[in-house]
Amino acid sequence: MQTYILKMKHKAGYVNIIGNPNVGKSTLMNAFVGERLSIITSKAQTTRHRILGIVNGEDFQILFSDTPGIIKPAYELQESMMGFVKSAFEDADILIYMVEIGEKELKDEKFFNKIKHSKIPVLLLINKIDKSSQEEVEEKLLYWKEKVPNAEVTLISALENFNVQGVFNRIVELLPESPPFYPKDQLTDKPERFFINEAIREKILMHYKKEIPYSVEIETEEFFESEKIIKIRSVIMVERETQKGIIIGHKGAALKRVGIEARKDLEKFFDKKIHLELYVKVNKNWRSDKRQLRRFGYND
Ligand SMILES: Nc1nc2c(ncn2[C@@H]2O[C@H](COP(=O)(O)OP(=O)(O)OP(=O)(O)O)[C@@H](O)[C@H]2O)c(=O)[nH]1
Ligand SMILES: [Mg+2]
Repeated sequence: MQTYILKMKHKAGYVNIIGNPNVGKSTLMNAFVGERLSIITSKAQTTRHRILGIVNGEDFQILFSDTPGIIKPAYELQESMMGFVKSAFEDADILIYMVEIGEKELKDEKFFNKIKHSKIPVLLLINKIDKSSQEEVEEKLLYWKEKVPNAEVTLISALENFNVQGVFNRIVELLPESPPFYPKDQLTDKPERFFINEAIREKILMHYKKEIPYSVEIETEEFFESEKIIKIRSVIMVERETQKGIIIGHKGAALKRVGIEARKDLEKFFDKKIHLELYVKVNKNWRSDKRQLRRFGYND
Protein backbone atom coordinates (compact mmCIF):
# COMPACT_ATOMS: atom_id res chain seq x y z
CA MET A 1 0.00 0.00 0.00
CA GLN A 2 1.24 3.44 -0.87
CA THR A 3 1.28 6.24 1.72
CA TYR A 4 0.86 9.83 0.81
CA ILE A 5 2.43 12.55 2.88
CA LEU A 6 0.57 15.79 2.63
CA LYS A 7 3.20 18.46 3.04
CA MET A 8 2.03 22.00 3.60
CA LYS A 9 4.10 24.67 1.95
CA HIS A 10 5.86 27.08 4.28
CA LYS A 11 4.89 30.76 4.19
CA ALA A 12 6.88 33.78 5.32
CA GLY A 13 6.99 37.50 4.72
CA TYR A 14 7.39 41.06 5.91
CA VAL A 15 4.30 42.76 7.29
CA ASN A 16 5.18 46.39 7.84
CA ILE A 17 3.08 48.72 9.96
CA ILE A 18 3.02 52.38 8.92
CA GLY A 19 0.92 55.44 9.71
CA ASN A 20 0.79 58.79 11.46
CA PRO A 21 2.39 59.27 14.90
CA ASN A 22 0.48 58.03 17.94
CA VAL A 23 -2.18 55.98 16.10
CA GLY A 24 -1.24 52.74 17.92
CA LYS A 25 1.29 51.01 15.63
CA SER A 26 3.49 49.82 18.48
CA THR A 27 0.50 48.71 20.54
CA LEU A 28 -0.61 46.56 17.61
CA MET A 29 2.79 45.01 17.01
CA ASN A 30 3.15 44.10 20.68
CA ALA A 31 -0.34 42.56 20.58
CA PHE A 32 0.60 40.43 17.57
CA VAL A 33 3.92 39.32 19.05
CA GLY A 34 2.66 38.91 22.63
CA GLU A 35 5.73 40.69 24.04
CA ARG A 36 6.50 44.27 24.94
CA LEU A 37 9.07 44.77 22.17
CA SER A 38 8.13 48.35 21.33
CA ILE A 39 7.69 51.08 23.89
CA ILE A 40 4.30 52.80 24.01
CA THR A 41 3.47 56.26 25.31
CA SER A 42 0.79 58.87 24.74
CA LYS A 43 3.35 61.17 23.06
CA ALA A 44 3.96 61.36 19.32
CA GLN A 45 7.29 60.12 17.95
CA THR A 46 7.72 57.49 20.62
CA THR A 47 9.16 54.98 18.14
CA ARG A 48 12.40 56.09 16.46
CA HIS A 49 13.57 52.84 14.88
CA ARG A 50 12.28 50.07 12.71
CA ILE A 51 11.71 47.22 15.13
CA LEU A 52 11.23 43.66 13.99
CA GLY A 53 8.81 41.37 15.85
CA ILE A 54 8.80 37.76 14.66
CA VAL A 55 5.82 35.44 15.06
CA ASN A 56 6.45 31.79 14.27
CA GLY A 57 4.01 29.02 13.48
CA GLU A 58 4.73 25.50 12.33
CA ASP A 59 4.29 26.42 8.69
CA PHE A 60 4.63 30.20 8.73
CA GLN A 61 6.84 33.02 9.91
CA ILE A 62 5.56 36.62 10.06
CA LEU A 63 8.11 39.41 10.25
CA PHE A 64 6.25 42.39 11.65
CA SER A 65 7.96 45.77 11.47
CA ASP A 66 6.96 48.58 13.75
CA THR A 67 8.05 51.95 12.34
CA PRO A 68 8.20 55.58 13.44
CA GLY A 69 5.10 57.70 12.76
CA ILE A 70 5.23 59.66 9.52
CA ILE A 71 6.28 63.29 9.99
CA LYS A 72 7.92 66.07 8.02
CA PRO A 73 11.53 65.82 9.14
CA ALA A 74 13.00 68.94 10.76
CA TYR A 75 16.42 67.62 11.76
CA GLU A 76 18.80 64.79 10.92
CA LEU A 77 17.38 62.31 13.48
CA GLN A 78 13.91 62.68 11.97
CA GLU A 79 15.35 62.26 8.46
CA SER A 80 16.71 58.94 9.59
CA MET A 81 13.39 57.98 11.18
CA MET A 82 11.65 58.61 7.84
CA GLY A 83 14.38 56.52 6.18
CA PHE A 84 13.14 53.58 8.28
CA VAL A 85 9.59 54.19 7.02
CA LYS A 86 10.82 54.31 3.43
CA SER A 87 12.65 51.01 3.85
CA ALA A 88 9.47 49.49 5.28
CA PHE A 89 7.68 50.37 2.04
CA GLU A 90 10.40 48.80 -0.01
CA ASP A 91 10.55 45.30 1.45
CA ALA A 92 6.93 44.76 2.57
CA ASP A 93 4.99 41.71 1.38
CA ILE A 94 1.90 43.08 3.10
CA LEU A 95 1.39 46.67 4.22
CA ILE A 96 -0.57 47.61 7.29
CA TYR A 97 -1.67 51.22 7.05
CA MET A 98 -2.99 52.22 10.45
CA VAL A 99 -5.22 55.23 11.06
CA GLU A 100 -7.12 56.23 14.14
CA ILE A 101 -10.71 57.26 14.43
CA GLY A 102 -11.05 60.91 13.52
CA GLU A 103 -7.93 61.38 11.44
CA LYS A 104 -7.58 62.25 7.78
CA GLU A 105 -5.15 60.90 5.18
CA LEU A 106 -1.38 61.30 5.56
CA LYS A 107 -0.06 64.81 5.09
CA ASP A 108 2.90 63.31 3.28
CA GLU A 109 1.49 62.93 -0.22
CA LYS A 110 4.36 60.82 -1.49
CA PHE A 111 3.84 58.14 1.12
CA PHE A 112 0.06 58.31 0.74
CA ASN A 113 0.29 57.77 -3.02
CA LYS A 114 2.59 54.83 -2.44
CA ILE A 115 -0.13 53.24 -0.32
CA LYS A 116 -2.87 53.97 -2.83
CA HIS A 117 -0.90 52.56 -5.74
CA SER A 118 0.62 49.67 -3.87
CA LYS A 119 0.99 46.40 -5.81
CA ILE A 120 1.03 44.36 -2.63
CA PRO A 121 -1.95 43.76 -0.31
CA VAL A 122 -2.81 46.72 1.93
CA LEU A 123 -4.70 46.20 5.17
CA LEU A 124 -6.07 49.53 6.33
CA LEU A 125 -6.81 49.31 10.04
CA ILE A 126 -8.97 51.91 11.73
CA ASN A 127 -7.76 51.78 15.31
CA LYS A 128 -9.10 52.99 18.65
CA ILE A 129 -12.72 52.22 17.81
CA ASP A 130 -13.28 51.67 21.55
CA LYS A 131 -13.27 55.45 21.79
CA SER A 132 -16.10 56.17 19.37
CA SER A 133 -19.77 55.64 18.60
CA GLN A 134 -21.24 53.10 16.20
CA GLU A 135 -22.37 55.91 13.95
CA GLU A 136 -18.93 57.47 13.71
CA VAL A 137 -17.32 54.10 13.07
CA GLU A 138 -19.64 53.36 10.15
CA GLU A 139 -19.01 56.76 8.65
CA LYS A 140 -15.23 56.29 8.86
CA LEU A 141 -15.45 52.86 7.31
CA LEU A 142 -17.08 54.37 4.21
CA TYR A 143 -14.65 57.29 4.17
CA TRP A 144 -11.57 55.06 4.12
CA LYS A 145 -13.00 52.54 1.64
CA GLU A 146 -13.48 55.39 -0.78
CA LYS A 147 -10.12 57.05 -0.04
CA VAL A 148 -8.01 53.89 -0.47
CA PRO A 149 -10.00 51.57 -2.75
CA ASN A 150 -7.16 49.04 -3.06
CA ALA A 151 -7.16 48.36 0.70
CA GLU A 152 -9.07 45.90 2.85
CA VAL A 153 -10.51 48.08 5.61
CA THR A 154 -10.96 46.66 9.12
CA LEU A 155 -12.04 48.21 12.40
CA ILE A 156 -9.88 47.34 15.38
CA SER A 157 -8.89 48.24 18.88
CA ALA A 158 -5.26 47.29 19.46
CA LEU A 159 -5.57 48.24 23.11
CA GLU A 160 -8.71 46.19 23.79
CA ASN A 161 -7.60 43.38 21.49
CA PHE A 162 -10.69 43.75 19.32
CA ASN A 163 -10.35 42.14 15.86
CA VAL A 164 -6.59 41.67 16.28
CA GLN A 165 -6.88 37.90 15.86
CA GLY A 166 -9.05 38.35 12.77
CA VAL A 167 -6.40 40.55 11.14
CA PHE A 168 -3.70 38.07 12.13
CA ASN A 169 -5.58 35.21 10.43
CA ARG A 170 -5.98 37.29 7.27
CA ILE A 171 -2.22 38.01 7.26
CA VAL A 172 -1.45 34.29 7.42
CA GLU A 173 -3.75 33.74 4.44
CA LEU A 174 -2.03 36.48 2.43
CA LEU A 175 1.57 35.50 3.24
CA PRO A 176 3.61 34.39 0.23
CA GLU A 177 5.18 30.96 0.05
CA SER A 178 8.74 31.16 1.31
CA PRO A 179 11.14 29.43 3.66
CA PRO A 180 11.68 31.21 7.02
CA PHE A 181 14.02 34.23 7.03
CA TYR A 182 15.15 33.81 10.65
CA PRO A 183 15.65 30.84 13.01
CA LYS A 184 12.27 29.73 14.34
CA ASP A 185 13.12 30.58 17.96
CA GLN A 186 14.14 34.16 17.25
CA LEU A 187 11.85 36.98 18.41
CA THR A 188 13.52 40.14 17.08
CA ASP A 189 16.61 41.42 15.30
CA LYS A 190 17.57 43.92 17.99
CA PRO A 191 20.22 43.26 20.65
CA GLU A 192 19.57 43.31 24.41
CA ARG A 193 21.04 46.80 24.76
CA PHE A 194 18.42 48.22 22.42
CA PHE A 195 15.59 47.16 24.75
CA ILE A 196 17.42 48.60 27.76
CA ASN A 197 17.82 51.95 26.01
CA GLU A 198 14.17 51.94 25.00
CA ALA A 199 12.89 51.07 28.51
CA ILE A 200 14.77 54.09 29.87
CA ARG A 201 13.60 56.35 27.05
CA GLU A 202 10.00 55.33 27.66
CA LYS A 203 10.18 56.61 31.24
CA ILE A 204 11.70 59.87 30.02
CA LEU A 205 8.87 60.30 27.49
CA MET A 206 6.39 59.68 30.30
CA HIS A 207 7.83 61.99 32.93
CA TYR A 208 9.33 64.99 31.14
CA LYS A 209 7.64 67.72 29.14
CA LYS A 210 8.01 69.58 25.87
CA GLU A 211 11.33 69.24 24.07
CA ILE A 212 13.13 67.17 26.75
CA PRO A 213 12.20 63.63 25.56
CA TYR A 214 13.02 64.58 21.97
CA SER A 215 16.48 65.81 22.98
CA VAL A 216 17.38 62.56 24.73
CA GLU A 217 19.26 59.53 23.50
CA ILE A 218 20.36 56.57 25.61
CA GLU A 219 23.52 54.57 25.31
CA THR A 220 24.17 51.47 27.38
CA GLU A 221 27.87 51.34 28.15
CA GLU A 222 27.96 48.23 30.27
CA PHE A 223 25.92 45.05 30.25
CA PHE A 224 27.17 42.28 32.46
CA GLU A 225 25.08 39.17 33.02
CA SER A 226 25.79 36.63 35.73
CA GLU A 227 23.68 33.74 36.87
CA LYS A 228 21.58 35.78 39.31
CA ILE A 229 21.78 39.39 38.18
CA ILE A 230 22.31 41.68 35.22
CA LYS A 231 24.41 44.78 35.86
CA ILE A 232 23.74 47.67 33.53
CA ARG A 233 25.24 51.14 33.23
CA SER A 234 23.59 53.54 30.80
CA VAL A 235 24.14 57.14 29.92
CA ILE A 236 21.30 59.55 29.20
CA MET A 237 22.48 62.09 26.65
CA VAL A 238 20.90 65.51 26.39
CA GLU A 239 21.68 68.40 24.08
CA ARG A 240 22.14 71.20 26.63
CA GLU A 241 23.38 71.79 30.17
CA THR A 242 19.96 73.11 31.32
CA GLN A 243 18.34 69.85 30.16
CA LYS A 244 20.81 67.88 32.27
CA GLY A 245 19.57 69.66 35.40
CA ILE A 246 15.96 68.98 34.51
CA ILE A 247 16.59 65.27 33.91
CA ILE A 248 18.35 64.90 37.28
CA GLY A 249 15.78 66.98 39.18
CA HIS A 250 15.84 68.27 42.76
CA LYS A 251 18.30 66.18 44.78
CA GLY A 252 18.28 63.63 41.96
CA ALA A 253 14.66 62.63 42.58
CA ALA A 254 13.51 62.77 38.96
CA LEU A 255 16.36 60.63 37.67
CA LYS A 256 15.86 58.18 40.51
CA ARG A 257 12.24 57.67 39.49
CA VAL A 258 13.29 56.94 35.89
CA GLY A 259 15.81 54.40 37.18
CA ILE A 260 13.36 52.61 39.46
CA GLU A 261 10.61 52.34 36.84
CA ALA A 262 12.92 51.27 34.01
CA ARG A 263 14.53 48.64 36.25
CA LYS A 264 11.13 47.16 37.11
CA ASP A 265 10.23 46.83 33.42
CA LEU A 266 13.60 45.34 32.57
CA GLU A 267 13.32 42.77 35.35
CA LYS A 268 10.11 41.59 33.71
CA PHE A 269 11.60 41.68 30.22
CA PHE A 270 14.74 39.70 31.12
CA ASP A 271 13.10 37.72 33.94
CA LYS A 272 16.10 38.41 36.17
CA LYS A 273 17.21 40.77 38.91
CA ILE A 274 18.67 43.97 37.49
CA HIS A 275 21.08 46.53 38.84
CA LEU A 276 20.72 49.72 36.81
CA GLU A 277 23.04 52.70 37.07
CA LEU A 278 22.14 55.87 35.18
CA TYR A 279 24.04 59.04 34.57
CA VAL A 280 23.49 62.12 32.43
CA LYS A 281 25.88 63.68 29.93
CA VAL A 282 25.64 66.66 27.61
CA ASN A 283 26.26 65.77 24.00
CA LYS A 284 25.69 68.99 22.06
CA ASN A 285 23.44 68.74 19.00
CA TRP A 286 23.66 64.95 18.69
CA ARG A 287 20.29 64.99 16.83
CA SER A 288 21.88 66.81 13.91
CA ASP A 289 25.20 64.98 13.82
CA LYS A 290 25.24 62.27 11.15
CA ARG A 291 28.27 60.46 12.54
CA GLN A 292 26.85 60.22 16.03
CA LEU A 293 23.45 59.15 14.74
CA ARG A 294 25.12 56.28 12.91
CA ARG A 295 26.78 55.25 16.17
CA PHE A 296 23.34 55.18 17.85
CA GLY A 297 21.93 52.91 15.15
CA TYR A 298 20.10 55.44 12.98
CA ASN A 299 21.72 54.38 9.77
CA ASP A 300 19.06 53.00 7.54
N1 LIG B 1 -8.26 54.03 23.28
C1 LIG B 1 -7.30 53.42 22.61
N2 LIG B 1 -6.03 53.85 22.75
C2 LIG B 1 -5.05 53.20 22.06
C3 LIG B 1 -5.33 52.10 21.20
N3 LIG B 1 -4.17 51.69 20.65
C4 LIG B 1 -3.20 52.48 21.14
N4 LIG B 1 -3.71 53.40 22.01
C5 LIG B 1 -2.98 54.45 22.76
O1 LIG B 1 -2.48 55.40 21.85
C6 LIG B 1 -1.22 55.92 22.32
C7 LIG B 1 -0.14 55.73 21.26
O2 LIG B 1 0.10 54.33 21.08
P1 LIG B 1 1.43 53.80 20.38
O3 LIG B 1 1.26 52.34 20.17
O4 LIG B 1 2.64 54.28 21.11
O5 LIG B 1 1.31 54.59 18.98
P2 LIG B 1 2.37 54.63 17.77
O6 LIG B 1 1.58 54.71 16.52
O7 LIG B 1 3.34 53.51 17.89
O8 LIG B 1 3.11 56.03 18.05
P3 LIG B 1 4.55 56.55 17.50
O9 LIG B 1 5.57 55.51 17.80
O10 LIG B 1 4.77 57.81 18.30
O11 LIG B 1 4.37 56.83 16.05
C8 LIG B 1 -0.93 55.18 23.62
O12 LIG B 1 -1.34 55.98 24.69
C9 LIG B 1 -1.78 53.92 23.51
O13 LIG B 1 -2.15 53.37 24.75
C10 LIG B 1 -6.71 51.66 21.09
O14 LIG B 1 -7.05 50.72 20.40
N5 LIG B 1 -7.63 52.37 21.82
MG1 LIG C 1 5.37 53.53 18.11
